[in-house]
Order: sequence, then C-alpha cells, then structure tokens
Amino acid sequence: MASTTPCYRFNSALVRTPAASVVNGLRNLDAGDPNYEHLLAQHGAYLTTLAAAGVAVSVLPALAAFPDAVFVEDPALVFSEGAILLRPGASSRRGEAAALLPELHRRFDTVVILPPGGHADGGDVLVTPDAVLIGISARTNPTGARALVDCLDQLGYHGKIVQTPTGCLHLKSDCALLDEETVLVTHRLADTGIFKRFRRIVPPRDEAPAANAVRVNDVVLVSSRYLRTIDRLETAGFRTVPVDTTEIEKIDAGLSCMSLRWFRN
Ligand code: CIR
Repeated sequence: MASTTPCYRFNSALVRTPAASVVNGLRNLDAGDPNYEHLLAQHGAYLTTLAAAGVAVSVLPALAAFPDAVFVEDPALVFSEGAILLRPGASSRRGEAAALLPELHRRFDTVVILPPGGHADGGDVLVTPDAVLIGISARTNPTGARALVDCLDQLGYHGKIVQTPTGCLHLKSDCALLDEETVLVTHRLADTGIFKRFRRIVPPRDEAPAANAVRVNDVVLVSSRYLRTIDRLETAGFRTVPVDTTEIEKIDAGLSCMSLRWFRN
C-alpha cells in the first residue's frame, strides 16, 4: 500500500454544509423527514468534533439541487497521494461528483477520474492497512468496482472487491476500521467472513447502525444513541467521542459519510 501513515491518521478534511433540501434526502425506510435546524446543529457539532480531534476542516457551501450532497464521502475518495472522483450509484446524486471536481483539483495534484460505464460510492470503500476494500452494493456495481481497482492502482493502492450483504446501503454503513487489526462491524457483515483476519467488535443487534462510526486520530466518533456499543469500544481500549446523529440517521447516514479525510504530509 502506498502510504505508511496509519489509515486513521488525518489532518485535513472536506465537508459540505447541508442544504435545506437535505430533508428530502434518499432513504430506505421512512422514519419521517429530518428536522433541518436540528440536522444543521448536529452537523456543526460534528465539525467541532473533527477539529478537536486534530483535523483542519474546510467547509464547502450547500448544494440545494442535491439533497444528499452533505454526504461528501460518496462522490470521491481521498488519499495523501491524490484523489479519485467517483460516479455515485443513485441517479439523484450523480451531479455531486461534477460539483466536487474543482474542489479536488484545488487540493490535490493528482485527481483520477472513474471512467464512465460503472458506478461506485465512497461509502462502499474501506481503507485497511493491506487493501482498500470495495463493497458491491446497490450503489457500487461490479463494473464500477473493477474500474476503481485500476484507479487505486494508479495511486499505489491495492483494491479488493468484496460483497456487502443484502439490505446494507454501503459497506461502511456496517463497519469502521478502529486500528490496524480491529474493526467495528455488524453481525450481518461479520458473518460474510470478510473481516476474519481482524479482531472484531460487534454492536448488539439492536444497535447495528452504531457500526457507521469513524476513527479519527486518537478517538472514535460514534453515535451517542448506542450506549452498549460505546461501552464495548471503551472496554476494548478505544477512546470514544459520542456524536448526536438522530437526524442524519433518518436518511440512512452515519458518521463516516459527512467528511472526506486525508493526511497531508
Ligand atoms: C443516500 O442514500 O445516498 C443518503 N441518504 C445517505 C448516504 C450515506 N452515505 C454513506 O453512508 N457513505
């Protein structure tokens, strides 16, 4: 793998302010629209948490035409070595990539563009020390995943295609890398065996969305609703920072998807 920096070491992040249209964001089950003011406040608290973890956060303006554009992790991947512009799998999200491209060029010398033909969402990509896992899902198809392996290769990373279980929106809806040898992973994803070489911390079944967490430097950002998962993480020696996610969870999101994070040498 290209970088020798730990996969959870970051000093730079890109986020996007949620537009008022975020209340129309995509969702699988309708648990009611998020409340815009609450969501905005929770997003603000997330930014504060990232900054407190040691990350310089750059904030992009809201994109009213794209309700899900706050989930900036999906249209791109970023590494110390460069960025990859993706092709989101949901038709309502395709234009997010074009809006992000100039911002990537502004920050990275190398920007590789996923070729037309397939689709891939950043939420389906988990960077681990020995491979970048790419989950096939309803948003990332095999053509997109294979093209992404080639794009990763151009940046010096080894991509490995895996299958996400049915019902899982994105690979990272169900997992987070905690350190070089440990993952937080739901029962259903752990059962596929893709993390068998890792030590696995599994949230209780009724706290499965807690797996959409993110390790940033010395802390794990985890949804504040899931107290037993927080306890399991703390007991295993991880320092957690609980973050309120009630509003974004209504549109199927968690903590990794609201930022693009990288380490700038
Ligand atoms: C969507 O369905 O695309 C958004 N409502 C949620 C995207 C969450 N992104 C992610 O988990 N990486």
